[in-house]
Amino acid sequence: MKLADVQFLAGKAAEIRLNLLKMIFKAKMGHTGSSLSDTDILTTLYYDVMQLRVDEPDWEERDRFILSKGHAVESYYCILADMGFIDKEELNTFCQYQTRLIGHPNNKVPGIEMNTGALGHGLSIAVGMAKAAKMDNKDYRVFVLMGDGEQAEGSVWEAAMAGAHFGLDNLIGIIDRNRLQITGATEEVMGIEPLVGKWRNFGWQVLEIDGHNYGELKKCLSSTPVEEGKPTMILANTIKGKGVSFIENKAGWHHRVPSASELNQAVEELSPLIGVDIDG
Ligand SMILES: Cc1ncc(C[n+]2csc(CCOP(=O)(O)OP(=O)(O)O)c2C)c(N)n1
Ligand SMILES: [Mg+2]
Repeated sequence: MKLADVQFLAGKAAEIRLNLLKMIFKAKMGHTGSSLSDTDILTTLYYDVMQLRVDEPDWEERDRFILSKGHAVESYYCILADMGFIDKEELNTFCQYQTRLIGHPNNKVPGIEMNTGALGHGLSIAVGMAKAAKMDNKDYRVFVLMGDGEQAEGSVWEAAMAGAHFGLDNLIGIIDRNRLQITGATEEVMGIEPLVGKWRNFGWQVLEIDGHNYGELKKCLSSTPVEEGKPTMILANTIKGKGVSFIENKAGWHHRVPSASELNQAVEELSPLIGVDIDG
C-alpha cells in the first residue's frame, strides 16, 4: 500500500474519531469505546475497498455491509455523512426525538442495508445476501462486522455452518477482537478461544491481522476469496477505544460519554493527525 494511501486513511480515521466523540458528547449517549475500536476497519472498507455509489445507494451491484455489532453505530453514521450518503448537519440529530439517526443502525438511512443491534443476527443476514448474489450470478461481496463478545451468541455458529455449507466465498466476516465486551474481558464473561480454530473447523478461511494496520486491512479485505468455495473470516486484533489514550482498553468506556474536559483532551490528541500531507 502506498504511503499516501496510508496517510489518507489515517487522517480520515482521526477525523471520524473526532466527529463521533463530538456527536456522542452532544447526544449525551453512545458507544464510545466500541466505535473507536472499529473506526480503522470501517474507514478502510468504505474509503478503499467497497464498491459503492453515493448518489445511488441502492445500486444493485454494490458491495453490501452489515454492522452486526450495531451498538457501535457512531463510527458508521460519521463515515456515511463524510462520504455524502447523508448530510453532515444531520449528525447533530443523533439520538434526538424523531431522528433517523437512532442509537443503532436504521435502514431508513441511505447506505445502511439492515437494522441491527440485537447481537448475533448480522452473519445470518449476510449469509442470505451472499447466497442471493450466487443465485443471481452477481459479483458483489458481502461484508459483516461482528464483535468478539458477540461470538457468544449461538446464532453466530448456525450462520457459520450455513456460510460454509453453501460455499459462500463472496462472504467476508470480520471480528473486532478487542478482547472486551460490555462488562469486562471476553474470556472472563464467556470464553471464546480458540477462535481461529473454531472458525477453521467450521469450514472458513481464517486470516488474523492487526485491525489498526491499514495495509493489512486493505490486503485481506481486497483479496478474497482466499480460497474458492470458502467464506473468509478476518480476525482483526484491535484496541477498544483506540486513538484516545485515556479511553483505550477500558471496559468502562464501552458506552461512557466524555465530559467537556475529556472531549477537549481527545481533540488535542486527534487534531494533529487530521489532514496530514498526502503528498509526503
Ligand atoms: C442479543 C443481545 N444481547 C445483549 C446485548 C447488549 N449488549 C450491547 S453491546 C454488548 C457487548 C458487545 O461486546 P462486543 O461484541 O465485544 O462488542 P465491542 O463493543 O467490544 O466491539 C452487549 C452484551 C445486545 N445488544 N444484544
Ligand atoms: Mg469486544
